[in-house]
Amino acid sequence: MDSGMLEDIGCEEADMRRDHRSARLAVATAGVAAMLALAGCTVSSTPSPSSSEGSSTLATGLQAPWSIVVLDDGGALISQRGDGKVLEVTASGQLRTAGTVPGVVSGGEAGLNGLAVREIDGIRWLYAYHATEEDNRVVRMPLSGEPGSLSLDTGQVEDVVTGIPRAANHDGGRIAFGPDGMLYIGTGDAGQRERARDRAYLGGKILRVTPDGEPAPGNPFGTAVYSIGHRNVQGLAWDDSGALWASEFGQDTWDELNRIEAGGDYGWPDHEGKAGAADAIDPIAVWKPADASPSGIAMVDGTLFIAALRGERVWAFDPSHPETEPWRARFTEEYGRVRDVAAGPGGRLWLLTNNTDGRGQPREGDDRLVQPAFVEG
Ligand SMILES: [Ca+2]
Repeated sequence: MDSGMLEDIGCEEADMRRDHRSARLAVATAGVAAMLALAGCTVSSTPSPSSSEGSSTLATGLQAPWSIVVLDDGGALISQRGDGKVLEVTASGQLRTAGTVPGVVSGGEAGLNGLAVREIDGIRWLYAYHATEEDNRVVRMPLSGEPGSLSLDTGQVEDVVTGIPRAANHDGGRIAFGPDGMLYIGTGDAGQRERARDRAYLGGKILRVTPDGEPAPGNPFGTAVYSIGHRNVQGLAWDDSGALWASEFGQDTWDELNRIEAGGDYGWPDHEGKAGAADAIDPIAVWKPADASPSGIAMVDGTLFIAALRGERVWAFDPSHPETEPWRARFTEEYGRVRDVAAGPGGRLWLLTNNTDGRGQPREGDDRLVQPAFVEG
């Protein structure tokens, strides 16, 4: 469903169309599964006792998980927002604790949020975005050990960026290394909405820094700030052309997906959604918060996937034709709230549920890391 459709019709009609679409998707999915079964194909690439209809549950019992990092060997790291733990999921499906990020002070949407991993000069660093008593910050520490025994070296924590505003809500928290080797950080306005367009305030921004936290060369204002006028950035991903996309929670009218330009002003708090204003860049897509509340985003085999919390689905589209490609809803209400998505091994989508942080309704095994049934984009 394209965003224009949602803008032009009432919510009830949008719901009706969505239900119709879901029904067609379910039929299509069942058809594909039957076809694969007839052809003798293995529908799931990692069979497990909890595997069903081509989906595999890779980890269960997670507590308020927030971010997935897929590792080169097919394992993954997961952050837990409330207790600051970093969990390792091995390629063979073991779940264990790699360590606890020191100094995490959680509360509301703040706590341990985004993770990223980068090897620099022979040291493998875990980067983490987390809250302290007085700020949100990005730190890094060595990640040592072999798959199955990964360990955070919590005695060697280094600050990367400090002084990002912290509040009960609007804490941002996504971090990712771009194709240029720089670290990008999505922040929230931390309740000071009037400062989201203020270049001197680190809230309501996308930041771009070197791996050790200096303003990246070529940044538009000579500081760490890369783009301004965001409300609460939740997801960062690059498409195959190298363009940066970012998801953002709206106030109560429009959630946004933006294509980010260096120095761009995305309008908050003066504009929300597609305002057509001369002094701000419009989002490429908007959704009603009930249909989305978008968090993590990821490119998987040419498709951009967007995790949706309130929308309890994953949105998908082809970012090479953003104006004409239809938006497709995947897995609606199958897994509950979805916090993050990632490209798993073999070009498969992985998703992280978010039903245990007090806002969802936990199901058996929640929260979970899941490899859903394969879908074409
Ligand atoms: Ca905007």
